[in-house]
Amino acid sequence: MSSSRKAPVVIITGTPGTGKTTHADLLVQESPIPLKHINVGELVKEKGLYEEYDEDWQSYTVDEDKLLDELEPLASQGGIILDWHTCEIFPERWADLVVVLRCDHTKLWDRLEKRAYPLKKIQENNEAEIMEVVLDEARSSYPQEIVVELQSEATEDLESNVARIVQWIEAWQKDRGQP
Ligand code: DAT
Repeated sequence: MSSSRKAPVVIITGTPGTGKTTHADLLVQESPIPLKHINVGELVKEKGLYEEYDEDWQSYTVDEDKLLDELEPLASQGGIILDWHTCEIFPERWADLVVVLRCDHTKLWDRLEKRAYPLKKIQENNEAEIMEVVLDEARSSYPQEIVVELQSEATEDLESNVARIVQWIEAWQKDRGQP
């Protein structure tokens, strides 16, 4: 399906707080092909694509079937950035590039504390980052050559990561004979 798309699907994933939304926002500005940023967590809330809200964990239990139905037409068309803390539910055929953002766990802890997450949620996410949960998930769900692990600790990382994704998009265009 990827070959029929005129614009790519870029998945930006990583533990909460690693910088997905910050990267997606900058990528929208810098991309040579117009890209729509889909913050999947926000979409789930806006469109009610969940089964329940867990007060204790302050998180939604997503209705995966509803979410996939909502995203399918957008993914088929391409030109989107899927920004979410997990990626394995997205079918392999959707993905052109999967970026996994990584962050030192002490820095991540500070970022999550600023969000006023419950302590157990900070701990769980911190542990997931140390255990490379999202990276493992991406590597086991998509071909190795489309999965890229990038550090996201400082502003220089953000800029160089987005520049790298822009180069990848330019190469993607060239491969398809687009100007
Ligand atoms: P996510 O969407 O993964 O939950 P975010 O983009 O909201 O993360 O970023 C969380 C906070 O960390 C936010 O205050 C911006 C900051 N941040 C993220 N990546 C950064 C980077 N590479 N350099 C500096 N600050 C960063």
